[in-house]
Amino acid sequence: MSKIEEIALAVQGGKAKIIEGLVTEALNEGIDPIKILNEGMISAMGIVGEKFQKSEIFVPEMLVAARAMKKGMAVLQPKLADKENVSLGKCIIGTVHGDLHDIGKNLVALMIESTGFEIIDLGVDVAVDKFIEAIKEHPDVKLVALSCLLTTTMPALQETATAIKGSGLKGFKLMVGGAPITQEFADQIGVEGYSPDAASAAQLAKRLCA
Ligand code: B1M
Repeated sequence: MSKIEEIALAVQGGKAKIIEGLVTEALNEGIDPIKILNEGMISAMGIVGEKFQKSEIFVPEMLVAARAMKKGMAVLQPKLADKENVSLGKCIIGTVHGDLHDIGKNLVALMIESTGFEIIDLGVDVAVDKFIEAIKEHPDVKLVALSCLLTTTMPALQETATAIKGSGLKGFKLMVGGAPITQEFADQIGVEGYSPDAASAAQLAKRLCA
């Protein structure tokens, strides 16, 4: 079995104790960190999601898989982050209210940070007011990024975007993303940017704020 397959199985099985060692071994073997992330960890979470949909596993299993993924990501993080120290400004990021998913958001934050933004991470289940307060606290913010993983929290995303747009606060761009979000939805709610994954989110962030 390849190291990538071992990592994928460890994530699927929620083997948080061994994942750090496996990722370290993979890095030492010279495997590209992006490959470890995409083929080892993100694809494993896809399988976890499919099994959940088929009721082959339940929320606790999803949770332990998520914990294992986070542990693995912590090892990968320094390898993914670009060491260039150019500041493109501040980016406020959070998962919208009602939504507790943060792995994708964390990955997007990491990739945006790696292009040179300073990240202000508000976490998950972020109330509309909390986004607005954070923007007021950081009037020099260049980008506000909203993550949403559930079809049931898409209205919360729309509500948050509309409130931010309607607040009269200016000087920043608004971008959205997450599994159920599409370019069409982003256009419909009137935000400046949408991207489907973490790598393109970082490119978009840079483009929007250039
Ligand atoms: Co949840 N969950 N979950 N879950 N969960 C999904 C999302 C689901 C698709 C599983 C399924 O049914 N197949 C499903 C949603 C269905 C839907 O809405 N259509 C689902 C459900 C139903 C639920 C609950 C309702 C289950 C329940 O309680 N009955 C519940 C809801 C809780 C809540 O939020 N209120 C729930 C709970 C959980 C856990 C807490 C157990 C756990 C989350 C732990 C955590 O995040 N700390 C969890 C997990 C782990 C998943 C799956 C398996 C994996 C999510 C993940 O981390 N993926 C997920 C199935 C799946 O995604 N295949 C599922 C890996 C991550 C790297 O990808 O998050 O998509 P992703 O992020 C990507 C892109 O979306 C994008 O870039 C990222 C990286 O490339 N992206 C952005 C994300 N944010 C972006 C922002 C951007 C741009 C791009 O710009 C700002």
